[in-house]
Formats: sequence, structure tokens, C-alpha cells
Amino acid sequence: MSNLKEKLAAKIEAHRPRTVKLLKEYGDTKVGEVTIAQVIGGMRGIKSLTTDISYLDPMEGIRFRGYTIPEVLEKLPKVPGAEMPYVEGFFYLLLTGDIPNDDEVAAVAEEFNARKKVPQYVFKMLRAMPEDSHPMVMFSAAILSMQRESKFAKEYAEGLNKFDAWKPTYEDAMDLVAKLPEIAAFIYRYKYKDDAIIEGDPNLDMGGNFAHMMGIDKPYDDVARMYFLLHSDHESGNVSAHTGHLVASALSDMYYSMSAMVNGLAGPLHGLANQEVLRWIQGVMDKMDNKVPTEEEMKKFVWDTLNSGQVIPGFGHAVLRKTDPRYSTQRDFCVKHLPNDPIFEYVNVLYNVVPDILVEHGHAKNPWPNVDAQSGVIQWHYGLKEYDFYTVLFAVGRALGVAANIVWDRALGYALERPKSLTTDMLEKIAGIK
Ligand code: CMX
Repeated sequence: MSNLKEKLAAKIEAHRPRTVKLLKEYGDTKVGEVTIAQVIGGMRGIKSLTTDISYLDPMEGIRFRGYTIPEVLEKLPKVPGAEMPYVEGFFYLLLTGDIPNDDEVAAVAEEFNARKKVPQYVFKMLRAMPEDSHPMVMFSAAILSMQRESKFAKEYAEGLNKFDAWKPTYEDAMDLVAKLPEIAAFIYRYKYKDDAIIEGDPNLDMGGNFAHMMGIDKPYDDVARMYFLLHSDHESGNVSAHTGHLVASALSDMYYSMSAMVNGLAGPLHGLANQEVLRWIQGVMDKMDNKVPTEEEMKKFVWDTLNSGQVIPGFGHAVLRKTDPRYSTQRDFCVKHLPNDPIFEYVNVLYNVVPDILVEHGHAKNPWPNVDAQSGVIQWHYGLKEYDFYTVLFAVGRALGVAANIVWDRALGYALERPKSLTTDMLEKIAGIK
């Protein structure tokens, strides 16, 4: 049995007084000011959430529990013979802030194995859905259908002390995270591979088992590990993480919250951008008869998209102001494993032309590529060409961060979210127009 829950209990006990002190003694201290542009403009930049799981610096990019992506990849225990670390060890890091040792990782892997069996009714329900249901709809519905399994919901109904609320939440997190790769692989094989389901292998780690169930050979196991890790968390304000947190703030359990998180991720301005990138590139490939365009030719395609009032998927970001390190890590992987892949060449040409064009276009605050610009090409290379499925992979990864956050939300008793709305009249009065 893993020591994760005991370790978490000690961390939580040590952390609680910090939150209590901030609230009780410094509750009136100002954090910042809010402008009308922020109120109308999607609350951009308003400092109004707390998380210790990750922090996103606009210039440096993401740090998970204080570690940059290269540091995480270097420090976490690796699967023997693999380049990438155990997803299980990464989840341990997100939850506790500590780099686990080999034994601790093995124990979490064992625990996930014990929890990963998906109830049969989930598969039955998925099979009953319309054939053209988007995989994200299937994924979200599968998670929601398991709400009846929630240990938090059961204990809450029986009367749960708020200081203990994190314990069944943790159980739900472990139960659900363990099952997500199984559900995702099922959806893929059912929908795109004639229902030829591949059973999981209990001897494999989460990434290795996912590759096995997808039916894709090495090094796709490392692709899966890298992908889940990179997509896990991007602090709390992005749509998926924020949705998960918001829904959980009503004490809706992990299943309700995670299903909602998936729905937020399914928007084309957020996680769905990874399928949009591939769709956009495929459109160019069709027009170019699969020839890699010159930079001049590519510029024309980019301008055509912008002039028709559409965004260039995979570029820009609400917080980042430089190339996303998640893009760079995936690019390094491509350089090493698939340097001559034709779609990788497209992605490279795009990297060379899009930022200058977006600057000239004058709208986007950040002209640089984000995580989604580079992720689809790797999936495509290893045979996963059904790009409607890409955001499900993002969702399996994002669930790690959202689950860790919700456990800590309960542990620290974070409040029900309830920001205040104003009317346009009121804003006009504040602005001095009326
Ligand atoms: N192509 C064209 N125009 C873009 C653009 C892009 N890639 N990125 C931003 N813009 C435009 C916006 O549409 C907006 O236009 P208007 O002023 O006409 O409304 C303007 O530039 C200002 O936007 P911004 O402040 O720079 O960006 P936002 O914080 O509003 O939005 C994001 C961020 C990611 C939604 C936006 O950059 C975008 O639409 N990118 C393309 C889609 C994408 O790749 N999304 C994935 C992001 C990562 C993820 O969450 O997975």
C-alpha cells in the first residue's frame, strides 16, 4: 500500500495554519486592483485564485510544485528503459510537493492498478451513444456516469466533518485518475478500431499500459507519459482547471467536477486547439498536394486564415508571452525521434512564419506557439490519425492537475466560488460616462 495518503495528511496539517493565518490576520490586505477591461475581458490577469500545485510565469512558463519541465523530467524516477518518468511519480509530486523515491512510485503504481477496473455499465453506456458522438462527449459522459461511485458523496450524505472532507476526495481522485486511461483507450479502440478492445496489462505503469491498450508500439509509451505530464496543470485560471475547481467549490464531488472540467477543455480556444492544428495543417497539405510549403507559400495560407476572421490554432496564449516550454519539450522529442516527419516539417515552417505575421496582424498579445501547436504531430506520427481524439489525451493529463487541486481545495477548506457581477449601467457610472 502506498504511503501517499499518510504523507498528504502530514502535509495538509502543516499547511492549514498558513491559510488560516492569511485569512484571519491579513484578510483585508489588498492583492491588486480590477479594471473595466478585466471585468469585460474574461477576468484576464485578476489575481483571485490560490493553488500551490503549479505556477505559470508569463516569460518562463509552467513550474510544477516549483520545478520547471526539464527539472521534473530529470528528477522524477524513470520507468526502466524509458526516457520519460512515471506518471504515477509525477502525480505524487503534484499532490505532495515531494519527489518520490522508486519504492514510493512503485507503491502508487500498484495502487492505481488495484483501482483501475472500470464498471461495466460505463462501457455499456458508451456503446449506446450515437455513433458520431465526439470522443470528448463520450469521455465526459463516462466520468459523469460513475458519480454513483463517489466516496465523498456517500460520506457527505452521512455527515462529514469538514476537516476530513479531503480524505474521501483523495479516494475519489485515486479511483478516477486510475480509470481514465482505461476509459480513453476503450473509446479509441471502440470508435476507431472496430471495437477491438485490448485488455490492460497489470504489470505495466500508467503510460506503458495506455500505449498497450491503444495498440501502439514503443516509444508511444514515452509519448503517453510525456503527454500526460505536460498537459497536467497550468495553474488554476485556465478554463478546464478553473471549471473543475469552480464545480468542486459547491462540494460537488470529483466525478461531477472532472466531467465539467472535460467539457471546458473541449472548446476550440482551449484543449480542442490540438485537433484544430492538425485539421488546419491537413487543409494546407491537401492544397499543397502533400508538398511541404515554402515559407512564402505558408505565409499566404496563414494570412488567408487571419483575413477570413479565424485564429491560427496553436499560437497565442492568455498568460504566456513567449514560446510555451511544453511546446519546446515536445519539439525536442520530435527532433530526436521524428526529425523527417512531413507534418513536423509543416510545424517548423509555421514556427518560422506565424509569430512575425501575428505581430504584423497586431491583435494577438502573444505571437508564440503554445502546447497545442506541436502535440498533434507526434500523435499522427505514431499512427493516431483520428485527431478528434487528441483532446481526450489532453483531458487524461489535465485530470492529474485538477484532481490534485480538488484534494487540496477540500483540505484547505477553500470557499464556494461566488464573484460579483455588475450591470453595464453600473460600469458606465464607474467610468463616469453616466
Ligand atoms: N490567431 C489569430 N488571432 C489571435 C490569435 C491567433 N492565434 N491569438 C490571439 N488572437 C487575437 C484574439 O482573437 C483577439 O482578437 P480580437 O481583439 O479581435 O478579439 C486578440 O488577438 C487578443 O487576444 P489575446 O489577448 O492575445 O488572447 P486571449 O487571451 O484573448 O486568448 C487564446 C488566448 C489562446 C484563446 C488565443 O491566443 C487563441 O485563440 N489562440 C488560438 C487557439 C489556441 O491555440 N488555443 C489553445 C491555447 C492553449 C490551450 O489552452 O490549450
